[in-house]
Amino acid sequence: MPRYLITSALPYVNGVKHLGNLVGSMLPADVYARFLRMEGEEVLYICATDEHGTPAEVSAMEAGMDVRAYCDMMHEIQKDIYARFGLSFDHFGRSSSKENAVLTQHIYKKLEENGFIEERTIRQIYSLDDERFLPDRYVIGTCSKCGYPAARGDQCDGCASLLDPEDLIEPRSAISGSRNLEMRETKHLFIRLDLLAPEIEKWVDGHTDWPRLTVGVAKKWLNEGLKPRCITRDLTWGIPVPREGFEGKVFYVWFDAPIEYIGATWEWAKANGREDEWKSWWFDAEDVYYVQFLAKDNLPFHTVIFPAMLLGTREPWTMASYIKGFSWLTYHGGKFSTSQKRGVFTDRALEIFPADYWRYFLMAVAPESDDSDFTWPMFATIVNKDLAGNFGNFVNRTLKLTASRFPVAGGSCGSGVRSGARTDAGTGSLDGKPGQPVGVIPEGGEWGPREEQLQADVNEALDEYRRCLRQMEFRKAVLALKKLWSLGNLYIDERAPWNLLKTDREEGAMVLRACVNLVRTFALASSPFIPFTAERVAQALGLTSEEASVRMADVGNLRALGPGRTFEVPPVLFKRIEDDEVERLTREFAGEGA
Ligand code: B3M
Ligand code: ZN
Repeated sequence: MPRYLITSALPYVNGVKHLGNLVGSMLPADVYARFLRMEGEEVLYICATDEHGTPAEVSAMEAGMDVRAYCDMMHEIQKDIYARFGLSFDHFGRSSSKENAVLTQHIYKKLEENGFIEERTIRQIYSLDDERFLPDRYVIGTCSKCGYPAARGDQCDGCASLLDPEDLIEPRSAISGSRNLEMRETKHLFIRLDLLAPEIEKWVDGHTDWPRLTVGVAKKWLNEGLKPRCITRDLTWGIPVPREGFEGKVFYVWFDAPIEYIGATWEWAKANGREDEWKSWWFDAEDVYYVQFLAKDNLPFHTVIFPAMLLGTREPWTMASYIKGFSWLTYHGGKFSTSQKRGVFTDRALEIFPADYWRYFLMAVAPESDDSDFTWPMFATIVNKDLAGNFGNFVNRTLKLTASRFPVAGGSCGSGVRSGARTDAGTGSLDGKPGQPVGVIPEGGEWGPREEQLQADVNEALDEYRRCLRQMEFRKAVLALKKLWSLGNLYIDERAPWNLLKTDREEGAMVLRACVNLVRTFALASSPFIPFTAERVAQALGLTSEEASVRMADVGNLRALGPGRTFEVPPVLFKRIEDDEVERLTREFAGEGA
């Protein structure tokens, strides 16, 4: 039995991420991790903030903060948002950790020992007033191609040309504005990807089951021919390079970032008081099935460069077994833009709707094979139809009807709740407001052919759902889930227990019992996608923590909840989003350019 190691791309520390970032790595990884845990698998889900490099430096500078203090602050802000989205990391680490520094320097040394590191002297712009080398994007000037006055050393925003700092007229420092610049020679280290290319190709070719997107990117890079790649920078913020003559230089952020997958596992092990355990996941770990989740712009680093770094050590590091890449989520046909405040960012999203609305919607439209587009009307349609209409409606109508026909004797909230059942302490109701109806699962009646059929249909839908999730086909999994939910509405409409109760009370009771069991099945099955709602329903049904954490294989049993058990009717689980709200939100999030 394999153990599952799951990582999602490490979000840059600078700034709050948007919904596109979330759906392109962390959210699907979380759904997968939650699902596998329910399958009874051993899972370790790791993520971290990516904290080095110029983006962090620049953002700290703009915020007027010391870069480490800035990273401390931003790490906490991001961590808090992800917790509120229900992302169930086993550890959310930091690439600026000591552990990552040790590992990064170790991997570098092995690469050097094995002849995969080359020193080269290159020419770079040095700012005499800032007393430092300026990376390309720290140099600004007039574009020699179009005359745009504020072009950056790597790219012109006026004509979109890719530039070298030498192409700028009147170049100046983006830090101080100083024109006191000169070209200076500086030494840097390069990893010999050219030497490692045949091994990388063999490794990629060994994974015939990878998604087309993933293999396509890897092959494109390999076919274009790999060149030595610079892995050091003239910066102070980063992991020092342990080599003579390289004082004052650090590793390029993209060199240490993927190593933090390992570093964060070490941080996790340490935090749990079993420090050595990280190795069992990463070193000589033959039973580990390792899955990476990331957006397509990160694919080259994960299919080519990181594997090259690990292969070149000649040590038995765990390498990806499967790489799930995602295309882009666009916003009303254009890009999400941090600078223009266009689109929905993760912090704001949670102020407008609860996490499960976003989790479900984003996974339903996940850009798995092609780009997909976020629009507010589509968001409203999916929430209204699937969550409010299909799932929420079934749960509420079932529990309300049952509670009204089979109330708890004495009736008041909180009484009659089974001992051991989980309720909010003292109140017996979910939102703390006493007075929610409390019902009993009725006894009487026997399953007939329709119920046998229902059980068979539920089993089939669940099998399909599990198959899709095993294969990380998330959109198909959402379809299977919707199919499962609609079995409930079909059944209750067909059997019309409100009528049956008048003509054949026993039969009506049996149908309601089946329906309450469907509520249980739906909530538990859906929990990888909508964990907060699943938990609310589990509480309303009075499930013990043991009952609420059953394996996926036991979720479908429609006789799990027997007669006599009591439950509460939860408040409406998903509110419909009306047209005027859609219009208001569309206007509000159109961005500054609109
Ligand atoms: N921080 C880029 C990104 O957030 C980068 C990923 C690193 S994964 C090791 O898209
Ligand atoms: Zn230009």
